[in-house]
Amino acid sequence: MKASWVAEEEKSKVLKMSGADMLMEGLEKEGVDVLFGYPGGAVLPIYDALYKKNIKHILTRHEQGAIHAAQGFARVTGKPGVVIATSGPGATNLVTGIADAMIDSLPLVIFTGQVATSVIGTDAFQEADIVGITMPITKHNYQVRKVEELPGIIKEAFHVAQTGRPGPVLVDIPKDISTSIGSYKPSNEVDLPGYQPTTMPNLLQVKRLADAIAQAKKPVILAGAGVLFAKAEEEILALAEQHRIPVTNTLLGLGSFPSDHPLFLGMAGMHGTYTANTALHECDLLIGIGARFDDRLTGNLAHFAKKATVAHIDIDPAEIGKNVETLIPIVGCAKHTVAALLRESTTSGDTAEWVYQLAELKNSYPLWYKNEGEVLKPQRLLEIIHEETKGEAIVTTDVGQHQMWTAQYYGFSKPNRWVTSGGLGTMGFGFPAAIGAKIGRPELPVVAITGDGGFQMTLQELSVLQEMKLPVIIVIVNNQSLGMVRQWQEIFYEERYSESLLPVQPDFVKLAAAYGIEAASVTTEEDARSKFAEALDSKAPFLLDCRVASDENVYPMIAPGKGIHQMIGVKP
Ligand SMILES: Cc1ncc(C[n+]2csc(CCOP(=O)(O)OP(=O)(O)O)c2C)c(N)n1
Ligand SMILES: [Mg+2]
Repeated sequence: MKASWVAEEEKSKVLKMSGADMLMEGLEKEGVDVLFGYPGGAVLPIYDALYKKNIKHILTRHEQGAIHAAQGFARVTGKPGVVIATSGPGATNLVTGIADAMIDSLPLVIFTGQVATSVIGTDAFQEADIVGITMPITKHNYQVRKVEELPGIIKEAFHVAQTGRPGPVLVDIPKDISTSIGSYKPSNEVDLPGYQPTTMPNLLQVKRLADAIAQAKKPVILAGAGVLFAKAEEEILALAEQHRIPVTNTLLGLGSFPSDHPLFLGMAGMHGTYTANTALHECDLLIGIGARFDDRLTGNLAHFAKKATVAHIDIDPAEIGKNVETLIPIVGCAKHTVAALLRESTTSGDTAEWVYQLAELKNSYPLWYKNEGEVLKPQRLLEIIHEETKGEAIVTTDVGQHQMWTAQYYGFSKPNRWVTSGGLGTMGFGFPAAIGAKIGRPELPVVAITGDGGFQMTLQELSVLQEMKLPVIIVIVNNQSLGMVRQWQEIFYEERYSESLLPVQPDFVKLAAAYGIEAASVTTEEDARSKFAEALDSKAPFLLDCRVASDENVYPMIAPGKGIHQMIGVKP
């Protein structure tokens, strides 16, 4: 009797609401307080539901801007970035950002509008099969077919995006699903028997690694972005210090180990330091943590870490052994795994000679450039930005030479302040990513270091800076060229500069003025320091058009096809 009375009361409590309202409920339940998006026909009901809600929406001026901003937000906060776009062109404009988030493991939840279920497959107005298009570039994707499924799908989407190896999840919502009314049952749990990421390591494997550490005379830790996702910086520091193991970073791992630490070798890979790459070539034990050994890191695999026992800690089992033969595979989250290793690993190897050798190398072969002549050197510009921000800023970049100089010369010492497109290498990423980063961490200075080429791919987002008065400093490293392409043409194509020079440029200072944004042109070192300080003090949006040497190259470098020990442009 009592049970049926309770059931009746529960039934009467079932709320009826539209799909669009269910989406809003779901977002609130997930604690989402900011969305990045752009409206259109298929998402009109969603935007109408949003109108009544207290969730901040950042209207970028292009969907690509929205998704890169969401990526910047996710990178610096560790929370998922949430994106909304309409069907067809709105959704396809997101594709580059989705692919970028996938390869760089950024947690995003993306909601796309879709044409009504009755016309799917008829080439209806603004129909694109975004689920099909993004199948290979999402961690998971859904198309909602019944309004009642929405709460469960939203719950799952956020769960999948953030757990295990993070990644983008797309939810495609046909317009009639957004408008139709259904019974709302909040979803509080996920039930995904086929998706159970392994976070705790196998202790036998951990013991094997501890034994290898005790034997090693030339160990190296390679820390990647997985360390940052797992918040394992302290554990890595403890591991390195306890056993005197030198540490290098992947491009995306920068900030996971203090750049001024004596055991830090600098970044490894194509434009890494001579010391870091030599260490990877000579080591007898390589401990890769949350890094995926991509080709820009390893150079020619035939020469990569050939003298080493390779141990690889990664939360994604598919990464282990993918590129590099691995003797000690450990599937697990970097934090739990290294914590377990610290408990297990009581004996250190004798690494004194190795640490000394590498310190000597670091001393003899630092990063270098010739700071001569009147023209501002881009490397010097980055050093000045480091000094003026005391290395505390969030720094974002586009892709190209300026990106590599930033990685080499900014000197990251704190986690989650480095925002760059690593795996996909997406020009146009840096500026919108800085907008998302500033929204995510408003208390920190945010500097977008962009190329004169890349900035022109997404500069429409100046409107967002203007509208929100967001104090982001845009530094255009203006070398009047697609510098990285020019560099390769100089070195590998006998100086045939095919379509890589940009002698005709907009006046970036006037362009900023058109958006009501303060700007200055920078041509000398003194300018760089004083104008950057002014920009920092202004606490307002600011653009600096920095005219740097146009023929400067990024060195040292591993040429394509070469091994990690065959760097060119090392300090003579
Ligand atoms: C969307 C996109 N298109 C093309 C490329 C290929 N590419 C890589 S670096 C580069 C040059 C970038 O020029 P700029 O933004 O001025 O940066 P710089 O190298 O001069 O610092 C190009 C064209 C890319 N990475 N992304
Ligand atoms: Mg350039």
